Amino acid sequence: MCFKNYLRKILCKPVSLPKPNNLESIDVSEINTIIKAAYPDVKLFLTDTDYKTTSKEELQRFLAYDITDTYPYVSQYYDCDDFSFSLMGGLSNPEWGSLSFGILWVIINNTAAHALNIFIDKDREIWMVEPQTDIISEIPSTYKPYLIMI
Ligand SMILES: [Ca+2]
Repeated sequence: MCFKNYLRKILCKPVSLPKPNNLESIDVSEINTIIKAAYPDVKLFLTDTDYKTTSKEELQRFLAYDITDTYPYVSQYYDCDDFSFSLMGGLSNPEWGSLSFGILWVIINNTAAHALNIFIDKDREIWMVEPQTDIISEIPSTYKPYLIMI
């Protein structure tokens, strides 16, 4: 291999984050049960029969790597839905795509709609992930989830 091709291979190699540690299996029926227990009226779209889960700390490692939170907010054209799609897209790679992670739509205080991300960790806790700030937190009682896609 000539030096030029070697450089091209090294420089063009996709940079990926090592896969999550401490992966555990979680199947679709368990995810359905966890979410419906917390939010019986939510519209839930689960796309696989089997998922993996890990710790909140491992997700934080991914969030530190992902750059979605650095993008500028632009009303309508790059707003909350686009941030949530970007983070979901970033995580949808062969190393991290198995996680029980998805898109969460909520109504805040019965007025404003908002899009974020959702994660079920290995302790079966539901977390919301704000893709504009990378903050992982519990879903506040003022947030009423109405659509979840994992
Ligand atoms: Ca938008």
